[in-house]
Amino acid sequence: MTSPTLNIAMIGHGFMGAAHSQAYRVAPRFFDLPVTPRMALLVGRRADAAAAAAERWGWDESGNEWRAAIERDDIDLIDIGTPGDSHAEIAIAALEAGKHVLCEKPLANTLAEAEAMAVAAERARARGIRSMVGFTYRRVPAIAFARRLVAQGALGQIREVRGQYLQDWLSDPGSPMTWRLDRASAGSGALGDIGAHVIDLASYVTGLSVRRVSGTVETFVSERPLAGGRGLGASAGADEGGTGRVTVDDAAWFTTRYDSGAIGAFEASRFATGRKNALRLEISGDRGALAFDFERQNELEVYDATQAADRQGFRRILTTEPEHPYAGAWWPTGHGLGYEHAFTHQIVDLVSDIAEERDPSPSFAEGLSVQRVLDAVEVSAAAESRWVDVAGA
Ligand code: SOE
Repeated sequence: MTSPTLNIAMIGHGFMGAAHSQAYRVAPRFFDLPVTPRMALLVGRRADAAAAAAERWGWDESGNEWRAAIERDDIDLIDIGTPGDSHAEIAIAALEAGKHVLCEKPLANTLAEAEAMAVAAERARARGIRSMVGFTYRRVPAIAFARRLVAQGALGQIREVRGQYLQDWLSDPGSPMTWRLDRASAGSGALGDIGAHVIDLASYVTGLSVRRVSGTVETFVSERPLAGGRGLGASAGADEGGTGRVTVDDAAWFTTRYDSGAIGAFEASRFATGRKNALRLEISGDRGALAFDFERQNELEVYDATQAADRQGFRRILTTEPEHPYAGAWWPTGHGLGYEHAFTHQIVDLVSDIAEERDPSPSFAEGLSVQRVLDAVEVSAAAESRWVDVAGA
């Protein structure tokens, strides 16, 4: 028997559009899903570019008007992969029109927008409409396994959380201006783009909520060439000449206090020379510790402090086995996964939750919690790093 279909319209076709497209394509091939996602419509600002992307990634149709996508009766889910300045408008309109929503992270550019989105999501939820924010790294097998270990008590009482998200793609002052460096488009810089991931992961793995923060932010290069570029540095207006002003942080460092009495230290930087995608988490408890680095994403380091002193030491667990979250659906033992797999797991969980009438996680409310931490870090940084309470905590 063939499963029913869930018709998807995706808004945006940049880096995240590619990652989400491959996830929709691959998910039903490796996982048994209660519903099959259909790549129905791809929307971009420019009709020609959207048509080319739809052809490349295998979408049935393309268009250049997101409102038209939301109005269509044959669309079930709106997937938002645009810069943050349009998340709130598109997500709220889609939820009000009765569409399920997957929205890229961070949830929004401002706290006010994130609050409005969480309210809209809660209202829609009462009508059976589901929503999720794309903190994709939760679905890396080692991270989901780390959460399981913490929930089983393997670390005991958690005392310290160390979180870093380090990249270096901006360390060259000649690398071009992009929307990610413009506050109006992106909301903030390293803080919201990658710091948001590690804030979310720390809470996801430990179950702790940040109560207070003290932060500092820095912009090392304030003018950049408007010069096209490739990859993350690509700017929309290629080869315009001249320079553009960077209006966001290049690096954000902050310390946290959790409701449980635990403390945390976080860094988000796109200037960490030599670190390409080092999303790292280290958690120390009174019974043990664990450490993860996305640059070695198929491993989790686990320390058991209850072992005999002469046997102690971090053990490296390869999280590629059928016993680990998600891993069994893929390759034979030890073969390992890559960046794109967590996007596939995100789609597997989202469409299953929709079909089986569960609330997906991370919800917009969870996205709002992260946004509150981001906001508090900026408030603290603007006030000489004074401690700031996180709203709602
Ligand atoms: C850019 O820094 C970026 O693409 C982020 O926007 C993504 O969320 C992260 O997965 C990789 O780095």
